Amino acid sequence: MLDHDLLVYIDGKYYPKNEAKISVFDHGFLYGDGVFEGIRAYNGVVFKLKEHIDRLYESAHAIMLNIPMTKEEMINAVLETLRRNNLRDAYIRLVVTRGVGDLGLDPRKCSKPSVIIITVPMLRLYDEKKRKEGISTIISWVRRDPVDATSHEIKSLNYLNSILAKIEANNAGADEAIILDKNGFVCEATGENIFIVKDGKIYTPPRSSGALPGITASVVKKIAAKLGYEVIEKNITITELFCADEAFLTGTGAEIMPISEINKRKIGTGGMGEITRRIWEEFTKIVQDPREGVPIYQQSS
Ligand code: PXG
Repeated sequence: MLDHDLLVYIDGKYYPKNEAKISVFDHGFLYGDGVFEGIRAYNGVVFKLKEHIDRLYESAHAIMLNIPMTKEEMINAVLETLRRNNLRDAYIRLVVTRGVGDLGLDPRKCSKPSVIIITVPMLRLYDEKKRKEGISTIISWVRRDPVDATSHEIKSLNYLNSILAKIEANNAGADEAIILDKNGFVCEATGENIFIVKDGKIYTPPRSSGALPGITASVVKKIAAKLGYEVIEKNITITELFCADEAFLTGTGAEIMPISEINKRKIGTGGMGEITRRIWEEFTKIVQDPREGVPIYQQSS
């Protein structure tokens, strides 16, 4: 499949990539008013599709956006878009915008939300060799919005908070930025959750930090438990982060990515640590397991 032949789903119709357009009056464009999901398919199975759809509808519920489709219809639309594009391994971007309104921000002026499904053959966020070597990070000056503001607990189209942090990472020549919560504790990265390992135990910030409840993070917690590691949710200080034995990020895009340095402090041995490696190995098996997702084609091998 050639990239320019890719079909994009918009409100029940399929458009070639270059003709897939929405109105400039859509409040998703004008105000970042909408919700989204990033999902992956591995070997003909959409990994944790139901969990992503549940989270999408929860985000929409929280911003009082009525998605004009049932969850079942949404799942079928995702699968059909993948089928029309003949994809088995893919990155899926599902977007629901508030829809077309006027130039005021009042969402009551928007008559109907728009549903957009983009599927691409794959998304590589980092060079694969970083999986072994780890990525370099900085701590960003921009704080995660707290849970009583536009925190990433809601997966909305409002990502300026993360984009500002990413710009700081880019400016510093680092791969990624770590974002603190409003109290100065570690929260997450721009589009990934964060875990650290210390003395054989695994720690991750609590949801109250304003981090997105990540689907990859919940898979990692299950893997860790299966491997016999305790995962503790607690506030993590910058010093605890600097002094971790291992640190890694989790996300649909990044999967599991070790952190080699934070503000020039080397983390552990600098590459993928032992516990991270064990979790990564299990993760690569789980994403291939058809029971962990929804098959795209009837007879998915
Ligand atoms: N935190 C935030 C703020 C996110 O946006 C995650 C954590 C990880 O969640 P999942 O459920 O994917 O394990 C995300 C993920 C990207 C990208 O390019 C990632 C996300 C959104 C947009 C882009 O990596 N979301």
